[in-house]
Amino acid sequence: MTDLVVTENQIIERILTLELVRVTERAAVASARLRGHGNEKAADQAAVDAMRRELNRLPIEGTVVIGEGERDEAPMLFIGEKLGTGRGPKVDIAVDPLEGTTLCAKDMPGSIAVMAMAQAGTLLYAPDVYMEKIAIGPGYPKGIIDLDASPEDNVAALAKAKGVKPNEITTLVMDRPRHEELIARLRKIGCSIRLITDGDVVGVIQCTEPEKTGIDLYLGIGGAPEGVLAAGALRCVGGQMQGRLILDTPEKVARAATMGVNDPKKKYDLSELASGDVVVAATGVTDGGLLRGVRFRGNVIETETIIYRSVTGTVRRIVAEHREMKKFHFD
Ligand code: VTB
Repeated sequence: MTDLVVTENQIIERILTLELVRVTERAAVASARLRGHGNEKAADQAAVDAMRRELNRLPIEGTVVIGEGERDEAPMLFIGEKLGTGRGPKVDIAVDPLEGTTLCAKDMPGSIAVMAMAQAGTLLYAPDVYMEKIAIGPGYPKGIIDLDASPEDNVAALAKAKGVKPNEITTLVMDRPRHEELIARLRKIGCSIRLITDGDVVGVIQCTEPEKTGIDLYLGIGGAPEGVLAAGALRCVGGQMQGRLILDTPEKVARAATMGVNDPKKKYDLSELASGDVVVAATGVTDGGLLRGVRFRGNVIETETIIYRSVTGTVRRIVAEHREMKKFHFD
C-alpha cells in the first residue's frame, strides 16, 4: 500500500515537473513587463501575484517554506501559506518569484523567476537571513572544499583536483563590502574573481558548468533562501555545496529556532540543504549567462526555462512561444 502511494506520488511529481514551467514562465513574463522601470517593488509584486495564481491551480497540498517573508510582512507567498488545490501530494514550496529585483528594475543581466518543489519536510526552512556559502561543480572528490577552510586552502585543493594552478581558478563572489577581505586574499594568490552585483542562485548554479561559464568556485555570503534554491539545482546535476546561516542576533536565532533550526552555527551540506527529491524551475527575466530573458515580439512572448529534477538528474531547457491572442492571460 505504502509502495503504491509512493509510486502514485512519483508519477504526479513527474507530471508536476512540467507544470512548474508554467509557474515560473508566468512570473517571469509579469515582471519582465516592468523590466527597466526602476521599480523593484512593482516588478517583484507582479512576479509574486503571477506565481501564486499559477501555483494555486496545481493539484498539490503545498506549503510555502521559503517565501517572501512572514505573513505580516508579505501579502502573498508568505512562509506557511498553503498553495494548490489541496488534492495531491504534500509538498514543500520554495519561491523567489523575482530573484534579482534590482537587476530587473535596472534591466541588467541575470534576473530570473525561480522556485523549487520538494517532498514535504525535505528543504531547509531557511529564514530570510544571510548564508555563508561555498560551492563547486560535479566531478571532484568528495570533501575537497570546506566552509571552515581558508579561501587559499579551498582554491589550492580545487586547483590540485582540477590539475591547474591556483591562479587558473575563477571564483565567483558577490561585489559587497563584506567581501573585501575575501577578495583581497583571493587576489593575493592570483585567483581570477568574477564579481556579480546580485543574483547568486544563478551564480552558484554557474559553477556546475565551468567549461561553459568559466566559473570554478562560488565563495561568500548571500541570501539563505537563495542558497536553498541553488542547492536544489545542485542536487540534480551533482556538485558540492555547504552553507551556514548567519544568525548574528538573538532575534534571528529565535526566529530560526521556530523554523526548526536548533543549532544556529550548523554547517549544512548539500544533502541537508535539500535532502529529498526536488524539482527546481527557473525562467529568465532579463538576459543572463544561464537563461535568455523574456522577449516580447508582437503577439508572441518568448520565454526560456530550465528545470532540474533530482530523482533522475534530468535538466530540461524549454523555450516557449506564448501567443497572447490565444488563451494565455499573463496579467
Ligand atoms: C542576496 C543574494 C541574492 O540579493 O540575497 C542579495 O543571495 C542581497 O544581498 O541573489 P545584500 O543584502 O548584500 O544586498 C540577491 O543578489 C538578489 O536577490
